[in-house]
Amino acid sequence: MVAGLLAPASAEISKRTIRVSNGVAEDHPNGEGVRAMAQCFDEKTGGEWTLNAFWSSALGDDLQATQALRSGTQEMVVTSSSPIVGIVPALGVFDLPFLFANEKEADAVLDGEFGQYISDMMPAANLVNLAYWENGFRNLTNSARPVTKLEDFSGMRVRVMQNNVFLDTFQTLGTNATPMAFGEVFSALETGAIDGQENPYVTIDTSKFYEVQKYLSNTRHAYTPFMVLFSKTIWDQYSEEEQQILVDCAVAGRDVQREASRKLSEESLARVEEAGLEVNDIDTAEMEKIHEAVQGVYERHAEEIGPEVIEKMQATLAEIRGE
Ligand code: TK8
Repeated sequence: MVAGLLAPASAEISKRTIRVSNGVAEDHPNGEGVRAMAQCFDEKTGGEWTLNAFWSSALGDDLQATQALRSGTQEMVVTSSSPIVGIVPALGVFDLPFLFANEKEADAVLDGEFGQYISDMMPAANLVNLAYWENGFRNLTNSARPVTKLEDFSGMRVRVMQNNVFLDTFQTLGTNATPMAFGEVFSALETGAIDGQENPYVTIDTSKFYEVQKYLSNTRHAYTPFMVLFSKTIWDQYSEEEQQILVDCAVAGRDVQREASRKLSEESLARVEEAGLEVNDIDTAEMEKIHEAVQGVYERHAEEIGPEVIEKMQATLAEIRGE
């Protein structure tokens, strides 16, 4: 025995097992992010930490997993911010339609002061946000018809996340919108209980929605982030050094995850098209009508999100845009 070879980097590091739950499948870019995080833990703890990842909602959907963190029975979840707005209403700011123009803006907001402002709200809900990862720009798929104009949304049965802003946006566009947990979407599409759903290309690809959908219309109606959340109850049992490792490794994972997301996005689009999805763009004039139709969503949800949160977001974006 070579004593000390696998000794932890410091006495402040204990043996730990961390369970992380994911709604998406393992071949989603989150898989690469989680692997990078596990490797980072390994390096920084001298192998003292084990990261056990669960995929495709195996540990429950986003909301259930987040509640398990709050009650201290699970360590970590990679969840979209959208299904947990009931816990921290300010998160609804990210769901506002057509908020970010591109990934660069999203990164600047999320990794900057605004992202920290939101992260600072999480401990009150017994959660710690370790980092923002990328879910991405969302596009509509369905099995009824290609959406090329505002009127095409009419009457379409579309699954939305359990989130009032998305519900309102899709009702305003004219769809018959149904809130549903992510894990139920595939079978609801398969049985025809709903006609469509909206998610980034990488999710349409890795959750195999192309098998049960005919059309993909490039709506880019929202960019939603993933949050890498940790149970505050468990966080409080970690040493300061361990807490720093959690943050550093979630950030290391973030950089890998975002790069994978952006690389896979184009590949995913090509793959779902190859698999038979009919893909269409929406022309600029029609896109403008769609933007206009949903403008009222901002006003209607200001009170619930917090007017100051929306104002801060808009000021941050104006600054990034050099306005
Ligand atoms: C995965 C979800 C998913 C989200 C959704 O757990 O629910 O549509 O986009 O990524 O968080």
